[in-house]
Amino acid sequence: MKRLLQLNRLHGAQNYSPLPVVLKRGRGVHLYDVHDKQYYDFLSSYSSVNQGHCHPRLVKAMQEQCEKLTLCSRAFHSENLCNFFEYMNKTFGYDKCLPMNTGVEASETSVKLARLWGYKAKKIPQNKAEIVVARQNFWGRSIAACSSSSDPSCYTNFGPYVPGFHFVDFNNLEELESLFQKHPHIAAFMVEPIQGEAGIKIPELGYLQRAKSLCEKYNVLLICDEVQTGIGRTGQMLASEGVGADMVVLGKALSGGMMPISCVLANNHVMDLIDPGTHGSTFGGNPLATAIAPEAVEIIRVENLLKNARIQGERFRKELTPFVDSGALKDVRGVGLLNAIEFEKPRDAEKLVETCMEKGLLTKVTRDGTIRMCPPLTISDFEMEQSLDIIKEGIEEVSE
Ligand code: IF1
Repeated sequence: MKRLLQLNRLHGAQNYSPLPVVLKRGRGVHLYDVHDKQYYDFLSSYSSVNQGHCHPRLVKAMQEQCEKLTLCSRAFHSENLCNFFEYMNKTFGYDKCLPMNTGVEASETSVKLARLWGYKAKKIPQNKAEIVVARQNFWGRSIAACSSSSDPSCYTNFGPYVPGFHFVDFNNLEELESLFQKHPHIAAFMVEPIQGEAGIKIPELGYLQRAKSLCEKYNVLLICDEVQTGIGRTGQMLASEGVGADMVVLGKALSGGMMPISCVLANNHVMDLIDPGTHGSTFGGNPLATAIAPEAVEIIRVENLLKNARIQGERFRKELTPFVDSGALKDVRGVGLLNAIEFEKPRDAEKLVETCMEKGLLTKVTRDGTIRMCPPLTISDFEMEQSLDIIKEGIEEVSE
């Protein structure tokens, strides 16, 4: 392990500061390090392995497709991509799907589509279209994503910035409406249904629905970034179900943690504005990723993971709430299996992460004193019981 860490230090760009654990394999809710020590995965690669690590159905789909066709470019049609389009339409109910690879690429795509709609449909003067984002948003590491971040650690030293972004407080509809009233060239409001990186911030009930109503009133598109909340994480297939967002951005768990795939879902009044040759990606919609993605979503359905996410998430929050009552924790919050616990002191959060790692559970501090607690949606009663035992012991030790 020492040698591996040296290689990382010597030859790897230091754009992360990982925990001192070197992983070698994963299966279900478990990860194993190079000494074969078992850990519960309470990060799920930031909600990318909702189906559990190396799910047999996904491994089979990948192995079979690998021997047939993995990439053919979009210069030609592929059977898998056509079937993927039909599957996504039937599953999520949007007219069309534009496939990309990573979350940031799909989010960038939604910004391009919003600007395109702004010029072609809303008749905003050329190069004047604006996008509203929520403070403490996170939608990736591209220059536009950094330009629309309110977090200095995300944008410092990466200017000059992409213009045309306005900021509002998350969960503040008055500020949103006031922006819409002042700025006639707003094309879209892009927002996460629950802010992940911000520390699992949950808005008031009805926030998204009321944001959608404001968007309709002021002729603005609503983009829901469900890269992290989508594909069952909150106990619903989409956290924005029933809201009728004009665009939904998916990524992460759409891949089942296997082959990166992301996409934008939209209805024809938006998606039919894009012309051939104005957007794309070498690997976007490739036959391998589009063979796996429908299987990744089907697993959520056939294994009843939406119900399991709700049941296990409620149990997690219920069993840790006494620590809030006792003052050991500042908060326990979440929806489905997108949960977090928060300490008053950031140092205590770091100590709990270290203690849990020693006891066989891996997770990471997301912001200040907040720790993300997001196991795969497949977690069983017994696995949740064992995980809670580790977390409770850790909290007691940290609070001593
Ligand atoms: C890292 C954070 C989480 C996302 C939402 C788009 C993207 C993300 C809501 C872009 C990506 C990842 C990035 C990853 C860690 C993780 C993360 F801590 F960075 F902020 F989850 F909260 N929209 N989030 O959460 O998707 O391009 O990465 O596929 O940068 O280490 P991507």
